[in-house]
Amino acid sequence: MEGEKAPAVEVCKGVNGLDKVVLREARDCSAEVYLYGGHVTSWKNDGEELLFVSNKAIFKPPKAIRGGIPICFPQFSNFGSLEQHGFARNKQWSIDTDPPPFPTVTSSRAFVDLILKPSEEDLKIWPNSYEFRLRVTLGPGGDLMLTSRIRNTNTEGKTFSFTFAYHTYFFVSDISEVRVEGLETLDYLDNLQERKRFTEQGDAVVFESEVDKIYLSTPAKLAILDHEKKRTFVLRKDGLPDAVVWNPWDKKAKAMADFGDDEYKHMVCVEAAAIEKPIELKPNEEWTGRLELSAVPSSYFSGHYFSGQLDPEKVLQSSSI
Ligand code: TA6
Repeated sequence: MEGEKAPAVEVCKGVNGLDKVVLREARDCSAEVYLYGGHVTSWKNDGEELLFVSNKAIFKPPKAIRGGIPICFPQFSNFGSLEQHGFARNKQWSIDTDPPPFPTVTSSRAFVDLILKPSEEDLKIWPNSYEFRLRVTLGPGGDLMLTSRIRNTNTEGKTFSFTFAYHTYFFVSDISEVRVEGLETLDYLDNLQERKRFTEQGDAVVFESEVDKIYLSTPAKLAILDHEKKRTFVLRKDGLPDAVVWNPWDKKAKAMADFGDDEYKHMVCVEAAAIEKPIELKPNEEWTGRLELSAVPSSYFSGHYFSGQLDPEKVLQSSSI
């Protein structure tokens, strides 16, 4: 089919024959999401991969895929009695052929709606009925949007609460030259110090050793600067007040079977999350959590390095979430 345009949305087989959906847009932009875990594993602009997936990732249930954007629901980390990061990333999702009307009209053609509902088995582990609808959209300019809509469908009037994160692994050239901006002066819980509460003193988050921090009540817009690539990831979020920053560094990297010893140099997790204040849903209530990622050229003030300050024009030009 020489010259025929590839479809904007294609369902096909991925690693180990797992079902995945490929989204395509102009300028060689694409995204991939596996039905296993509702898990985005690729996001490309101009054919260049922007997410990190470990070369040792195990694409085999029930192990979560190491990298991309794992969905942590109904529990972030061990903030509760369920398995680490809950079970949504370990479940088989379906394509939602009849989604309810979407709150915001999208001009994109490249999107897919997935749905996860509990099985009888699942209800034994977490006795709550819910409908979790995930829309993954690749915008015409290559932006990636994830919208989660979680509805409490309990019939006997039971309220439930959950914590949540889009556990996003960004690909970076060299972790020692990465800065995360937007978290300065905020309080965080340090996972490496019994989750004690501290206040960020730096004018950006930089990486010289393992970092595992849960920043609280963070801005709707964060920036991850990759100095070598002169590229900034702009992360916009809505309904997700917290943000987790994680790099395992060398020791933890070696301890993870599905992660290369040196791979910590080329990834950073910045995770839009709702952790400090769990989301509570009464029957028939619905929560929406949105994440929008874009990759923009970094730019620096005048001729000298102004501690990686973003050119406000460049970042503010793009629409707000
Ligand atoms: O988000 C950071 C974190 O909670 C770290 O503590 C580390 O456990 C990471 O998630 C990865 O967790 P996983 O269960 O995917 O190995």
